[in-house]
Amino acid sequence: MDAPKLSKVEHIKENSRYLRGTLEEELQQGTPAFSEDNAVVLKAHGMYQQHDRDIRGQKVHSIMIRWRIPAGQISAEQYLVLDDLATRYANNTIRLTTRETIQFHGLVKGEVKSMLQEIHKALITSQGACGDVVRNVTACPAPFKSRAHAQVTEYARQISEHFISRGKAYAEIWLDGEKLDLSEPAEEIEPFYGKTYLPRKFKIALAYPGDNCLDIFTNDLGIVAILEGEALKGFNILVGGGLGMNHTQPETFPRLSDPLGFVEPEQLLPVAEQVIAVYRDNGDRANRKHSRIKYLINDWGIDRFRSEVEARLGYQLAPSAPLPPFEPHLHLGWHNQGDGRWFFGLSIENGRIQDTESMKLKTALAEIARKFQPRFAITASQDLLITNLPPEAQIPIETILHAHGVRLPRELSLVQLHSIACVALPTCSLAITEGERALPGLVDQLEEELKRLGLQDEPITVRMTGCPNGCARPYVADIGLVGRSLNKYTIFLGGRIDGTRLNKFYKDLVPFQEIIPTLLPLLAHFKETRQPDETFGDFCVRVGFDQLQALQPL
Ligand code: SRM
Ligand code: SF4
Repeated sequence: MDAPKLSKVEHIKENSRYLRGTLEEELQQGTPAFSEDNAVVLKAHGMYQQHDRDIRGQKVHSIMIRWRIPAGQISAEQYLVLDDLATRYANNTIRLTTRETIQFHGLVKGEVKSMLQEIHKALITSQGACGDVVRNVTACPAPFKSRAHAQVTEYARQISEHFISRGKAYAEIWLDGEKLDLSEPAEEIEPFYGKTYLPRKFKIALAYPGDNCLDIFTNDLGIVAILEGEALKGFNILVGGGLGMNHTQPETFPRLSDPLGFVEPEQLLPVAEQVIAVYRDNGDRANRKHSRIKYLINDWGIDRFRSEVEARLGYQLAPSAPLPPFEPHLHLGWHNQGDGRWFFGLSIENGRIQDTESMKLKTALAEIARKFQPRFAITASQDLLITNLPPEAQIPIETILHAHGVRLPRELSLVQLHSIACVALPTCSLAITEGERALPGLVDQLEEELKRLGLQDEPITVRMTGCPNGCARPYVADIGLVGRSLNKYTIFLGGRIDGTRLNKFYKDLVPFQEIIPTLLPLLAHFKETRQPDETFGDFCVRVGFDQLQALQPL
């Protein structure tokens, strides 16, 4: 049988001279946009070419850039550089993402290079933040000072470093680095990835036992620390999670990962490498909708995948170790780090750090960075931890935030703290509906209704995305709202707040203004008939979707 035809992106990668394309030439031409093929290559450099979708009739191009920030950790100096560059080069906002990084929107093509040169001095890169490579590696961002916690963060950094592309295109194009001799064989230039990199993006997360702040099961490769007392004994490895799907293609679906086995700390990198190599060599390179590792594992079954990894390793993996149950931590509010210092988790609405008329969040955070020289950590819920603070910083920090109109987590409702929306319109080219611009209004209404029903102390997760790709991880939320067509959403119900269960399709094509009226009878029934300690997601699963449908007025 003939091999299936490779996707267009495979040809672009293969001919890109290890991710150079003709980016350099196009930078020198003063055009406002990169060509289509170069826009594909650009992703591996952490950038997307976008246009403002609020402007009708003409395409005003801009660049979105995503930084690579392993485990979401940055220093005060780095934060201040980001703050300054966001003002000078981007749209004056800093956007925290669901993978513990930062995005800038609205950059002009001709200014990207000088910005990258400035940020390079602060040791921040966008290399490999997007594209068909191992992306930003996430880890529990809370700075609890146990040795094991520090080791987990360090592994995230090492894994991120290990899988960064070696081809030097980023340095050459953006930092005027030395030109590499591209006639060398692929194994010299790009020893792990080769000329065509991975079939698709690859996401890795490292969790701390019992703490699922990362939604570990939604990652291509999940790594969960196993402790013996305080000591790190090894890791459970999970493979094959991923959320992207398409409303009209049933062969695409969200999936939680399967357990692969247990590894000791020194086995971690070699095992991660072989997992990714099996995917690199066997993932679907013809149909990009079927390219993620979750489909390979779904098609093969976990046993065949494990055997393939073990054959390459030359030994068998130990069975997974027992794990304590996961809990849904947000790490908000004040916490003792355990070393005499404190951290403060600040809830940031949909991760957007900006100054508005009523709230000067960007100014407040810059002031805190300058005054207290803390460290910062970005969470997978788009929130910001201000860490390494002396105990006496508590009152002054709260005073600065209040003075700038910023509300503290204890002043916000639980539903607001647990809500996440993706960027969506106006920048995301794939958005069908609104995401972060629409969710706050909806959460305000829901907050009122929950209060009326006496459910304000329920931690209900609501996650909204402007399309089914799942960037705010809507498919593990109690309530997932997924853009379906103009101003209409699909409602998914029944995820678990600890991230261990996918929700299910409930109702299609619900107009935005009908979302709350659709949810209300279900919430009222939950209030009346719930069992002790039952979450809204658990209730939906127990009661069953037929009965939930019957609650809707005819
Ligand atoms: Fe995502 C594509 C934003 C986390 C699944 N995602 C995009 C793009 C780049 C749109 C595009 O391809 O043109 C979005 C840019 C919007 C913009 O204007 O900024 C975008 N994704 C985001 C962010 C910023 C959402 C947010 O509001 O925080 C997150 C950035 C993460 C990061 O820092 O690296 C983001 N994306 C996710 C997640 C959640 C996660 O990883 O924990 C998912 C679901 C998990 C997964 O990967 O399966 C996710 N994004 C996708 C997909 C679907 C992939 C698939 O397998 O089908 C796409 C579309 C694609 O790749 O073709 C996508
Ligand atoms: Fe864009 Fe869809 Fe991701 Fe939202 S979920 S950021 S609309 S790709």
